[in-house]
Parts: sequence; structure tokens; C-alpha cells
Amino acid sequence: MAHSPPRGRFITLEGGEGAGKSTQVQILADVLRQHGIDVVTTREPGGAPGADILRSMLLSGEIAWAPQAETLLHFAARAEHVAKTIRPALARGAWVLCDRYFDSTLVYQGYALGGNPVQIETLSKMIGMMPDLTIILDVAVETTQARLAARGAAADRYERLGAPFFTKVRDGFLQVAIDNPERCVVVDANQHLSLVSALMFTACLDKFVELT
Ligand code: Z5A
Repeated sequence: MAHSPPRGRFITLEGGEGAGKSTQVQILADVLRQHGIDVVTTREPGGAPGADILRSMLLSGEIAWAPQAETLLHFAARAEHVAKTIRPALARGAWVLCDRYFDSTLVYQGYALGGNPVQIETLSKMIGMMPDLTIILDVAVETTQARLAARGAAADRYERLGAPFFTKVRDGFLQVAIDNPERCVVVDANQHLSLVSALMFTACLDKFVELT
């Protein structure tokens, strides 16, 4: 009888802008590949053709979405992403590293922008694809601002809201970690890049016996 491969692992990276998520996703992917793991890296909003169209609609700034519309568009993109990219990759045994996922909707559209967290949790349950591990890269607001200033790009809609907004986002992610201790690990991302990478891999070692 043919055996299907064991389901892969689903790891999400969360945190505010400039926390280092996109940088660290690539580093962790390389480390896991060195352990012989088939790794798929992806990000939200986006990660599938339809979801990428929704990403540009959400982030271009062309439309000031009504708050509920914005939340629903994030979930529409996520439903596509899960169906077309995440679920098939996990089914063939790959590990999926995802730069932002539903905790970002809870924190941005919920805690920071005043949306209803209970409704957002309900939509997350509807999607039904729970991460095995969520690594929250925590940075001080001053670190966020310094990294964004060094990048030199024009300020986006959230950056223009400044320190009070970054503080709400940071506190929101820390609350997610408190509420979900079984899947969340907070990593101090103010530290040197290589130390942050090492702490992230340690979190994976602690969680996944197949790495030991
Ligand atoms: N959003 C939402 O509202 N609701 C949702 O449900 C979802 C998303 C899924 C996506 O923007 C936006 O969508 C996001 C939230 C919203 N907007 N905001 N805020 P994006 O994809 O364009 O941006 P981002 O996700 O915020 O990524 P980012 O700003 O690029 O940050 P990052 O990926 O965490 O950081 P990075 O690019 O890896 O690093 C930033 C810089 O810092 C870079 O120059 C690095 O070299 C440097 N860096 C990184 N780590 C270190 C360390 N440890 N030391 C020194 N320097 C470092």
C-alpha cells in the first residue's frame, strides 16, 4: 500500500515593520534546508496569484478601504494562499515559513486599528490552518524607527501614524504571545542578526523533535 508523506510543519513569523521578518525567513529556510528539509517560503498578504492581486489592492494606498472591507480582503487573500500554496506544500511534506499570517490581522486591523478581535478570531477559525509554531520578533519602537529611517523609503500609511501606532502593534503581538503560549515564542529582535537567527533555530529545535 502506498504511504502519503507526513504533513510538513507550518511556521509563521510575526512582528512590526523592520523587525527582521523577511531577512530571518530566508536565513531559517537555509538552515532547515541544510537539515534536509524541503522548505517553502511565502508571505502575506500574498503568496498565491489571486492573493498577490489582493496584496496590491490592499497596500497600494489607492483606496482607503472601509475597516471591515480591509479585514475581509486580508482573509480573502489568506483563503487563496492557504488553498493554493500552504495546504498543498504541507500535504507533500514541505515545511512552510510564512512572513506574517492571521496574527497580523488581529494586531493591525484588530488591536491597532480598532476592529473587533472576536470577529477576526472567528474568521481565523474559518480558515482553519493553525501554525505549529509562531515566532514573534519583538523590537523596541526606537529600533523600528531607526531601521525604517535607514531604509530611506517613503513612509507608508502605518509609518505615518508614528510611535503611538508602533507601540500598539508591539503590545498587540506581545498579547498574542501571552494568549497563545502553546504555539508562540517571542524572540528579542533588537539584537545582532546572527543572534536572532540562532534564537529562532533554538525555538524550532525545542518544538520539532525531527530536528534533534
Ligand atoms: N498587514 C495587515 O495590516 N494585516 C494583515 O493581515 C497582514 C499584513 C498579513 C505588509 O507590508 C503590510 O501589511 C504590513 C502589515 C500589513 N505593513 N506594515 N506595517 P510589507 O510586507 O511591505 O512589510 P512588512 O511585513 O512590515 O515588512 P518590513 O517592513 O520589510 O519588515 P521586516 O520584514 O520585519 O524587516 P526586514 O525587511 O527583514 O528588515 C528591515 C531592515 O532592518 C533591513 O534593512 C534589515 O537589513 C534590517 N535588519 C533586520 N534585522 C536586523 C537586526 N537584527 N539588526 C540590524 N538590522 C536588522
